[in-house]
Amino acid sequence: MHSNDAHARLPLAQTWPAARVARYRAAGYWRGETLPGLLRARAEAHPDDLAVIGGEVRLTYAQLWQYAGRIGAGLLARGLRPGDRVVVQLGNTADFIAVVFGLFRAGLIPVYALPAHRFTEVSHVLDKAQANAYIASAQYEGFDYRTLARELQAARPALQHVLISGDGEEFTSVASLDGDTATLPPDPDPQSVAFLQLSGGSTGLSKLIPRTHDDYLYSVRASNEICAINRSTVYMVALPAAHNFPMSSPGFLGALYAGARVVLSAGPGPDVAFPLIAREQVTCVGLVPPLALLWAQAAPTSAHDLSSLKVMQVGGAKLVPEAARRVVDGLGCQLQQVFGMAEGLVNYTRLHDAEDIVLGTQGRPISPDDEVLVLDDHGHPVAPGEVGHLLTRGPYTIGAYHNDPGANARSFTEDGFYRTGDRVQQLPGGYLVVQGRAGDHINRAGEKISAEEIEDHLLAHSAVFDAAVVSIPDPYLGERSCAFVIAQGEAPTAAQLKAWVRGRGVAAFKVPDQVVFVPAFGTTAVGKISRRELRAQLRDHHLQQTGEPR
Ligand code: OOB
Repeated sequence: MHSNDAHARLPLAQTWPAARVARYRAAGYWRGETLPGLLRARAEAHPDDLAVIGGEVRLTYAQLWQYAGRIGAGLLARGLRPGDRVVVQLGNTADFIAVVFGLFRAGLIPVYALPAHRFTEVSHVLDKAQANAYIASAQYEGFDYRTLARELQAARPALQHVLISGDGEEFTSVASLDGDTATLPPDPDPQSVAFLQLSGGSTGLSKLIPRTHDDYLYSVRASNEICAINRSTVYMVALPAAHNFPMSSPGFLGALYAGARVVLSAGPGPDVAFPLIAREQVTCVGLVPPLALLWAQAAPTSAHDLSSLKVMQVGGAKLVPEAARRVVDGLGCQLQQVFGMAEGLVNYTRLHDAEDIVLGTQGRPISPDDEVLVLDDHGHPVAPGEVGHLLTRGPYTIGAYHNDPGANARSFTEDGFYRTGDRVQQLPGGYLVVQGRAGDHINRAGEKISAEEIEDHLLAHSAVFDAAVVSIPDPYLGERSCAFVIAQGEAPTAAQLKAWVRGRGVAAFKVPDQVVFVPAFGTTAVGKISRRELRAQLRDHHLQQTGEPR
């Protein structure tokens, strides 16, 4: 009954062995900084500097610190206890940043859901994190999260607290939270888990990534140096703020770390972002490739002055060299490629790198202590420059997911390397070129979709005998999803199956872009083949038939 009781809750633990902890501290990577500590220091040093701009809201560092304190103390006054996990599903508004710092100040643990997530994903995350609270926007991008909150509360008795940014209706609004900041706990242990980030997930639903103050702030501080972030930077969050990329590479945390300004864009398209760039003199932004291309296309004829923009970062999915060239030409600013993962490792091209590196690679790791292995299918290192599986460990890459022994056995080696699932080529100097993925997921414009998860939703339909979901190269999205379906009984239409998946309460980006009905699978296969091989066969056969490029 007391599944949310502190005693029954699985402890959150940092996932590095003692010897490496000692090494990372001795090397000065882990410095004992904490997220609340960093904001306090900036608020003391530059109280009147603007910190966050979101819509009409403009908060100075002092105001952000105070507002976060009210939120944190208000949550404790409502009965939350330090260590409680709080699922946060907020749009790109000033409240996103105030709420997460409010949680940090109160010793509460944010668990980041994406605004696109729906009942299935949010309830999974609530369960997996053993969260007892949910904080969401009232409405964002046309969706009403209060309705979702009601559904979650009805289905999840452990969900005791719902708070809403904006008009809360029957729920408490974030703005109304208040409490005595003297009740806030002291700053947390720098090596404790600060929040849970979600994995892109190649098998089934998202896994939870426990990141500590020390490890995350190392990656942020080092990113700032690589990306030349300083107090005069104006950093725009255009992708969902809950993504690791706009959060910490260098992201809004990098900007706050530097005492700079964060501008949150309510949408990633040129229509919303361009006027904001001109108004706020934005200097740096991170985008996924399709958006970067859209911006590059729109910029030359835009009425808005984009000349303040110095660095355009592109990551989350592969930017091919021709596209990289179009981004540079269209925007006339510096391009930086970013190849990262919420589990840790982030690679950047450096601002002074030669053009062929910037256009043709996905950068090199942040840290001299990021260990990178490129292995063949048998686990042996490939010859230099050959393509292989990327494995990594280091001072800001986790050694295990939270509460997930099955995934941990698959995703980490015994000596603590994370199997990224990416296939890469390593060039001299450590630069990586991403050549694809070994895993069964679709990288749809930077949004990661698990084939298995969508197959499970399709199989739940009575007219689906079997289903296999694969990625198809797409000129705009990079990859799109295609579901091969063997129907039974009264055959459904493609539109009906898409509506069915949508109706299962999942993010819209997971609905198959394409549904292809086939009479059978694996006609060439003898005996039993793996799902992975089956998906590869279906994909290759389909591409051959349609004559599409691979
Ligand atoms: C970022 O993080 P996630 O966790 O959403 O996704 C990680 C995966 C990588 O394993 C890789 O498959 C893919 O996304 N990816 C890229 C890429 N950046 C990420 N594939 C090719 N080229 C790139 N530049 O996506 C993320 C986290 C921090 C910074 C940037 C991206």
